[in-house]
Amino acid sequence: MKIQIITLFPEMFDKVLNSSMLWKAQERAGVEYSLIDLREFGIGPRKQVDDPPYGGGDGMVLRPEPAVAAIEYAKKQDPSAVVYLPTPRGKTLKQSWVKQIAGSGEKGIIIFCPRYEGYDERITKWVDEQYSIGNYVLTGGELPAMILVDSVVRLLPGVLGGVTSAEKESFYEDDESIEHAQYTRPETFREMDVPDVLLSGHHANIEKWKSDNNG
Ligand code: 6GU
Repeated sequence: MKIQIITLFPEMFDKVLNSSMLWKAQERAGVEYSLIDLREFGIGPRKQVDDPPYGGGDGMVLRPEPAVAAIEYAKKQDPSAVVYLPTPRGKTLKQSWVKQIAGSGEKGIIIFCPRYEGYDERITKWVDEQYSIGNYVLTGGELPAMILVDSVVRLLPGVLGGVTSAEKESFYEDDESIEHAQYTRPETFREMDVPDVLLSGHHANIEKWKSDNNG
């Protein structure tokens, strides 16, 4: 799966994509990340990407020309890719949607990360899906892009080792709690004990405890 991210701040992704499972996913699941610097598509010698909004108002708005040029560039690398726009006005990203994206297999992803006060609405003609990650406002689309990538990539076959928690979780949907409380060593920590049942070796009781203690 090819994952292309268009952003004015590609460096924000370095640590996230180069750590842990998202990093390993490249080898384990054939994930291929590509960061596209929106600035390179800017206008004129100053590589301008924004302008004040028509009709007045605070801040700056991303111009459509650099945005669409960058999306078209990404599309050329992967013509069947789906273009995502993180925006607080989008449809809320839920596990069911994440699963559907991961399940669509080889279909690539392009994420266009807006900045400033917003983007020229006309770019949405080049966007397939608009998503929000919740009811609060962020300064840009980079964190929501990382969240989409993380939630999708961990579901790709081979990313988490063995028969994994991801597969078990695949039974769960959206608003259900997905994990029970967990414990590891030591058995007693600052006078708090691990629940006896987990040390009992009694499988049926353990499973019952887990299902009774998922959030
Ligand atoms: Cl996708 N973008 C921004 N800027 N803020 C958000 C969001 C997205 N989702 C929730 N808040």
